Amino acid sequence: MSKSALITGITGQDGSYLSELLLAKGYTVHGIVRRSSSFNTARINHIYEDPHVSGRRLILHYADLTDSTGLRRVLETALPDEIYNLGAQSHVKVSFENPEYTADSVAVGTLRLLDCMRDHIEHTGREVRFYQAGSSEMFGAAKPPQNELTPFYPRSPYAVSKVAAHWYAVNYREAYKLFISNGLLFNHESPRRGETFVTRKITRAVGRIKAGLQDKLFLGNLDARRDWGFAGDYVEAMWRILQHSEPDDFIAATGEAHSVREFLDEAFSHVNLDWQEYVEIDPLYFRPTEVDYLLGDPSKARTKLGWRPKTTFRELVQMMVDSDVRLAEEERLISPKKVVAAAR
Ligand code: NAP
Ligand code: F7E
Repeated sequence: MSKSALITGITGQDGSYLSELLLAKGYTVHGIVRRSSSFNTARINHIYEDPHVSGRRLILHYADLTDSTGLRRVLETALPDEIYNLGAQSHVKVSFENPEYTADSVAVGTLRLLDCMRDHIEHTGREVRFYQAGSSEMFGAAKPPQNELTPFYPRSPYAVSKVAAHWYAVNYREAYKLFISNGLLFNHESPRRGETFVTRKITRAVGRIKAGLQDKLFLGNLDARRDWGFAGDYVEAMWRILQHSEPDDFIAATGEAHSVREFLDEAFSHVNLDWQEYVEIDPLYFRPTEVDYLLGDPSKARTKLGWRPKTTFRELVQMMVDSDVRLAEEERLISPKKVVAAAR
């Protein structure tokens, strides 16, 4: 019998790569999609299967992490062997503006899902494994490099909520002897990255500037340093974490950090442009409390899971720029007018 997985956040960047990985491994994949007035499935349209087709292996369910009745119903219908909890209001800056919703979806949402799983296991006797999408943001102001033993020092409502979710997961693992693991993933990016995160905002701008659709790029703090990897490599780490012999917590990172400024250098120079001619600093993008320097130590994942990232920083930036140059060229052909960049 092939395995079945349930993914919250399947319409997000990681959810789409993880779905591809699990489908390729023969899994049946159930995904939770939240209701929206416009389509929010662009990242998974290429693997979407019509509900009228029999034997399909990608099945979508409407539910929301803020609604436990729906979560419970999906769990009872999908009967997953593995749950990947990737759903979240995942934008750090937005979490300062919507702190309560961020806590509800990220912290309490995780608690809701854990509690549904606990009841489900108790009633059915099934074995279910749970992956919790933790974040390097939980380390926040802690001195780099950060490893699994580094104490958390969260610097945003998002990060505080992820810390709460992490400890809910640890507590449910210890209290009810459940297979629950936390991935502590450092920033990972791709051509599917949301357009308001700094890497994609930069590569989108490079494409548009090159196509003559944009003149300026407004950014915040260029000195922040991040350990940036490729999302396609990181979903492999999530899967390996759940295949491990016992539940545990693991960092996934490259072990190399770069500043936003270095990302700009790499991205603009790839198309022979000088970013200093286009970038302006706008305090709108500063955060009330910033995370200056994240650098992960992935030794434990390497030793215990045999996981290591395959994509280098340069390959990642060039992959994103190339993709966004193509996208902007398509945009130019459809609508050759300059686009006014929305405040992000
Ligand atoms: P993302 O692209 O922002 O995707 C987030 C997903 O969560 C989307 O599918 C979104 O649905 C869904 N979602 C939001 N609110 C929800 C709710 N109330 N109920 C159900 N689903 C909801 O994030 P990502 O980059 O793929 O990251 C995946 C997870 O890893 C997130 O938990 C994130 O916090 C965490 N993480 C990310 C990184 C990173 O660098 N990417 C690093 C560490 C941890 P819509 O599509 O409808 O918006
Ligand atoms: O910011 C600086 C900003 O929004 C990176 C999420 O996936 O990774 C992500 O969180 C840095 C920060 O990512 C702009 O101040 C400068 O220092 O791309 P970001 P993030 O905050 O690191 C972690 C691991 C997650 O878990 C989160 O879910 O870039 N920065 N200028 C800017 N950032 C943005 N967004 N926009 C700017 O204009």
